[in-house]
Amino acid sequence: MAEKKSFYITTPIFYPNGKPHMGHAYSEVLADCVARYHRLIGDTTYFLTGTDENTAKIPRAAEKVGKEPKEFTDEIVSGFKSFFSDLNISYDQFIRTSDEKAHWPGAQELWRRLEAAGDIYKDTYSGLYCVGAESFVTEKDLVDGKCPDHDELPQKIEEENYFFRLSKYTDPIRKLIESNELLIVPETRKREVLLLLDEGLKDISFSRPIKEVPWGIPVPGDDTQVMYVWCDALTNYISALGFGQEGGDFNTFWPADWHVLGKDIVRFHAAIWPAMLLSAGLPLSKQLLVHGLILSNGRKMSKSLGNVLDPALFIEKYGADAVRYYLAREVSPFDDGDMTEEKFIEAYNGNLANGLGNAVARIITMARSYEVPFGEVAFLSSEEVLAGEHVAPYKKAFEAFRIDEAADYVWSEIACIDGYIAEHEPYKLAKTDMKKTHEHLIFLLKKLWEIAILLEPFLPTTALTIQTALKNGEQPDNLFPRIA
Ligand code: ME8
Repeated sequence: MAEKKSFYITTPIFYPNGKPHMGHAYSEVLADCVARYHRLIGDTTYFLTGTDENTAKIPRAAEKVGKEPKEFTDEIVSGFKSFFSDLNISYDQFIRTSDEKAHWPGAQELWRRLEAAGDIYKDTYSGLYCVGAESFVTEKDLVDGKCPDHDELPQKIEEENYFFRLSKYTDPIRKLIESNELLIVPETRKREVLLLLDEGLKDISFSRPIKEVPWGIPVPGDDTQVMYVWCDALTNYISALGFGQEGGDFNTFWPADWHVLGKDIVRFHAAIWPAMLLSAGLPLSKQLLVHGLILSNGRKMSKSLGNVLDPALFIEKYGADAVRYYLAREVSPFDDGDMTEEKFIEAYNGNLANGLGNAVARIITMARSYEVPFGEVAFLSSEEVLAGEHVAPYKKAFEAFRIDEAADYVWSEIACIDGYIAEHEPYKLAKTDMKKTHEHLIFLLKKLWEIAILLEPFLPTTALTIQTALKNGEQPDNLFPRIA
């Protein structure tokens, strides 16, 4: 078995300017499957998620509904938290960048380090800014004068700001990425970042005047300025571990093993973040795992197209494990994935109601009716299951962020069970040879147990229900009733 180690995994921190949607559920489910897998193999795991609150989007969204920003974000954030809990997300910490105790000391300490390295200077920024992207943009980024990703007109601004000497880090970052010391997965995203680096990184405005953005973290030593939201947001990955404060888990968990993120925010994580860490003399994160986007009917989900899927409604109708199943297995992590209710129901009926649900019901029914002594069946420990040689493809898939393929492995084991039953027909054999029938059923119960262990990262509730049923020799309630 691989040596046990510590494993630190993060998701992006989301803008709480609206309620959580399927895209947020996607990042969370992928990261949660990975975190649960690492706990299963015995790693000391830390899983971080949270919200990115020092953004101009907040006062804008709050004003629309006639609320104060603080009241507005508190409500949205509590909605995010209860949604993540309904989805069974096993995060260890939920960080809010508005949290002056948990986050601000780390963000300000990092700023001081960049300054001490000579990488912060004052200059005038004159140009365009897209609040939707929270990004400085140039004319060539625009389509019909608008930011294409956010469909909004950028603001023209001219202001004196602090700048970060990002240009200085183009070559060091390129070397780290080329050598995979900073590994970007998948390869296509790595190539995309290298092309960006070929153009050379430009210094970037790293603060905004407080009179323009009254909602943010004060720049150390100059309270007329607040930090640029991405500078503050990226720091969450270390402030959450207590960087800049006494105590904390920084030394145990930093550098991060995996930052999970969507392809829309790669350049912030592959250029600005490593440059900040290099400037501050901190170890670099090890890997960026970049997933695709969830589409609906082949198009980006958007309210105006009317194809937005509300994940909370899906959980209510079909259960958290079914939603987790779809996102983990039916969507390939590196491509954009389509999700419609029709596809969801098809996958549910085929692989959860049939497939898994059916296999569990059949085996336990037979074992009970032929009085197999459940209490005498020696089930393996998780450690023993994971040490099995044939489980290698499952582990390999997880190590490569192919959550879908790790799940494929489990479903191929379910298919093996069906094949075994068809071949040995224990229900016929029971008429002539009960001893042999018991042997077959004990084999099947053990196989099912193994499947229930391997299912833990994907379907934590179902996995536990099956394990309990096997230990107690009970028939569980119908796990996944067919959807008509
Ligand atoms: O960018 N499909 O926050 P954000 C899949 N605060 N994933 C999606 C998605 C979709 N349709 N839509 C969003 C920000 N996501 C910053 C991040 S990190 C230091 C700061 C997921 O609320 C995906 O992970 O716009 C994407 O990268 C992230 O949400 C963007 O969330």
